[in-house]
Parts: sequence; structure tokens; C-alpha cells
Amino acid sequence: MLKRNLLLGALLGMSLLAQAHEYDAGQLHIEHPWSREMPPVAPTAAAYFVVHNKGGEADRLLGVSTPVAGKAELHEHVHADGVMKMQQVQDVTIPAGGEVKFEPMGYHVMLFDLKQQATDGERFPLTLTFEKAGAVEVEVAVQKDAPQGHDHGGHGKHQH
Ligand SMILES: [Cu+2]
Repeated sequence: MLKRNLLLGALLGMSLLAQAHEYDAGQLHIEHPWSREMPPVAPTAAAYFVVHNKGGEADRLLGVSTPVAGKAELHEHVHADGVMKMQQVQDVTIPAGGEVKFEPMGYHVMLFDLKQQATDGERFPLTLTFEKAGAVEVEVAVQKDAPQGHDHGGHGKHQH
């Protein structure tokens, strides 16, 4: 019995680790929220993730908030006169059966007035508010390097 519980515990622990960066909310599946480690003096940071919509109806991300920043906005990068700029967007539609990637040079969550920059390996909470799925709290993993593609198992060493 003891052995069985230990095994169960080990399995549970493993599955928690494997899914630590994925969240389900209604028809939405949110993958690997992360933020790049910034210099301690940087006043802003950005958070990225992927939202899949498994449902038959579109949903919309309406807003974001986090206790670590004075203000959090949805941003996108746009090309204007050959220059990449970012600008605030009011909401982001997650199409039915589709996905939207929040990633460097694309949509991102912009955090302003940071009380303190998080460092590599730390996490901070972020609440995403969707029109249909409601408020979803995720943890943003702070890391030095961007995650490699869609390799969910790969949190190992990164070769330069
Ligand atoms: Cu931005």
C-alpha cells in the first residue's frame, strides 16, 4: 500500500511538472506563459503564451492584470513605414478551432510600472480575462531564453 502511494505520488508529481505551464478554461487551452528576464532597472516587461480555442465559437481576450505591475496592456507589433512599432489593442479574438500566439514581435502582454523585475526561474501570476471563458489565472515563467518551438518537454539546457 505504501509502495503504491509512493508510486502514485511520483506519477502525480511528474504530471504536475509536465503540465505546469498549461491551463484549461472552458474551451480554451493556454500554453506556456513566459516572460524574458530583463535587467533589474528595466521599467517594463512582456509576457507571451499561446491560446488554443477548441470550441465552435470565437472568444476574445479582453484584458490582463497582475499584482507585479502597475499596469498591464495587450499590445501588438505593427509595421509602419518600415519600422516595427508596438501599440495597444483593446482585445484579441481567439478564433473558433484556432489559436493565437503571443510571442516576441507579435501580440504580447506589456507590463508597466514593475515594482521589481523577476529573474530567471521565478514565476508571477497573470490574470487573463476572456469574454466567454472568464478570468483565468496563469503563472508566467521568467526565463533568459525564448522557449524552443513547441517542445513542451524541453526545459533542458539550451546550446549556444
Ligand atoms: Cu508592448
